[in-house]
Amino acid sequence: MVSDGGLPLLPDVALVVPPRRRRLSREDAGEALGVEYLAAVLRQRGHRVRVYDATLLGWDTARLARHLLGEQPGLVGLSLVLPRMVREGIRLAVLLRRGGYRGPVVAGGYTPSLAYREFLGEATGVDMVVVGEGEATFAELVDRWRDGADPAAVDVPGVARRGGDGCAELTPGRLLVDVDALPFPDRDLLPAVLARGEPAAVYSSRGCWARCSFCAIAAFYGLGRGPRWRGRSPQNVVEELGRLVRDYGVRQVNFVDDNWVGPGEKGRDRALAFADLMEKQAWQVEFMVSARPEDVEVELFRRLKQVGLRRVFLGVESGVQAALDRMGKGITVADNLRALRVLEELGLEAIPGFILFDHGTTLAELEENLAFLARTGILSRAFNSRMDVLNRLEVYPGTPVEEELRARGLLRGDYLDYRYPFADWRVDLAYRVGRLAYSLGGLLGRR
Ligand code: B12
Repeated sequence: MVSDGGLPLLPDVALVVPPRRRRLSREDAGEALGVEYLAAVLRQRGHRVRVYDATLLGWDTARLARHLLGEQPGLVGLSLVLPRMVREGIRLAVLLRRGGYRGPVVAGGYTPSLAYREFLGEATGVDMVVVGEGEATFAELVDRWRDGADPAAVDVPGVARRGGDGCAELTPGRLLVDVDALPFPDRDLLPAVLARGEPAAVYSSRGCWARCSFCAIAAFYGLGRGPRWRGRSPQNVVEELGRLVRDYGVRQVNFVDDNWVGPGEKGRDRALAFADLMEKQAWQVEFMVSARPEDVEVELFRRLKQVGLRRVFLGVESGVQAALDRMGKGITVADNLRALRVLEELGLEAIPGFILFDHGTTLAELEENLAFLARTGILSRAFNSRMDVLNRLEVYPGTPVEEELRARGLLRGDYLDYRYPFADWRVDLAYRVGRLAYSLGGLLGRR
C-alpha cells in the first residue's frame, strides 16, 4: 500500500470489543483497558490503530460487522475478556467472513487463551489467539505482518492457531510483559466512558498470588513465566493518574487490579509509598480498589482513605467456613467479619463479592450464610442497591473448579456455558426462587 506522499502506508489494525450483553446496560460501560494498552503499544511501533467498543457505541454485533466491512481494516483484533463477548466475537468473525473480509482475525482474552482448542474449533472466522497478556506477543505478530509475513505462518511465541491437521497448537515460550516498561494506555474510549458518568480505569498490578477455585486470573497470568503478581512502581502509577487528571479532568478512578494490595510486606510498602506520593500532588482523585479481606488492615486503609480511597470491592464470597474452604479462598469467616468492620469504622464503602450457591452448598449452609448476610447488613444493602448476593459460582475455563467438577463427572454444558448440579434439590429450588425475586426486584424498581 502506498500513501499520497509516496510513503508506504502502514496497515490498519481495528481493535474491537464486541457487545458485553444483548442489551446496553449502564453497568457495562466500564473502560476496556486491554485494547487501550494494545493500541498504545502498536502506535508506538508506528501502526495505525482504531478502537471500537460496541457497548459504548451502542452497536450490536451485526452493526459492528457492517461497519468493519465498510472500513476494511488490514487486521482485526477481537478483545474477548467477558463471557458474552466471546460468543459475540465468534459471531462477529463469522459475519466478517461471510461479508468477504479476508484479513487476519486475531482474538485475545481469558477464555480464548485458556480454552484455545475449543475456541478455535468453534470460532471458524478467527485465525489465531494471542494467549495471555497481549502487548508483547500481539505487537510482534503485527510487526511481522507489516513486514509482509503471513501471520498464520510466523513463529511468534505465545500464539495459538490451527495446525496442518486442523487441530489447534500453541507456539511455546510466551513473552512476559514488564509492567513498568509499558506505555500508558491510549485513552481512546475514556471520553465516552466519562460521558456516562463512569470512572477511568487504571491497572496498577497484574495477576494474583491466591488460588481461588472460581477465578481464572492465576491461570491466565500463569501462562507466562514469571512472578504471579507484578506491581507497577507507585511513581509510574501516580504519573499516569496525573495525566488522567490533566488531560481528561478525571476525578474518579477504578483500579481494576484483581488484588490491589500486593503480597505481604512488599505489597503493604508499595501501597504506603503510593499514598505518600498521592499526598504530594496538587490534584486529588477518589479511587476504588479490589482487595482480599486479610489485606484490609486498619492503619493502611486509614492512610489510603486520607489520599482518596472511597470504595473497596472485597472478596468476601461467603460467611460459611466450609464454603470458603471449598472455594480455596485461604481466609476465615473471622477475616471477613474483621475486614467488613474495619471498612465500616473507617467510613469506606464495602462492595462485597458474594457467592451464595456452589456445587457443595447445603441447606444448613444457606441458612448460616443468610444469617451472616443479615448480621453484616449486606442483605439489606443489597436489597436497595445494584449489589447482587444471590450468585451462583460460575465455572470458567482454566479455573481449579473446572478441573474439580470435570474430575468428579459433574460438569455439564460447554466451555462457554458450564453448568453443574447442586448437591440438594432444595438448594436448587432456593436458587431459582432467589433469582426470580432478584429479577422481580429489578422490574419493580427496587434497584
Ligand atoms: C473491569 C472489569 C469488568 C467490567 C468491563 C470490563 C471490560 N473490559 O469490558 C464490567 C464491570 C462490565 C465487568 C463485568 C463482568 N465481569 Co469482569 N472484569 C473486569 C476486570 C476487573 C478488569 C478488566 C481489565 O480492564 N483488565 C485490564 C486489561 C489490561 O486486561 P485485559 O482486559 O485482560 O486485556 C489483556 C489481555 O486479556 C489481552 N487481550 C485483551 N483483549 C485483547 C485483544 C487482542 C486482539 C489481543 C491480541 C489480546 C487481548 O491483552 C490485554 C493486555 O494485556 C477483570 C479482572 C482483571 N483484573 O482483568 C474482570 C473479569 C474480566 N471479569 C470477569 C467476569 C466473570 C465478569 C462478569 C461475568 C461478572 C458477573 N458475574 O457478572 C461480568 C460480565 C457481565 C457481562 N455483561 O458479560 C472475569 C472473566 C473470567 C473469564 N474467564 O471469562 C474477570 C477475569 C474477573 C475474574 N477474576 O475472574 N467486568
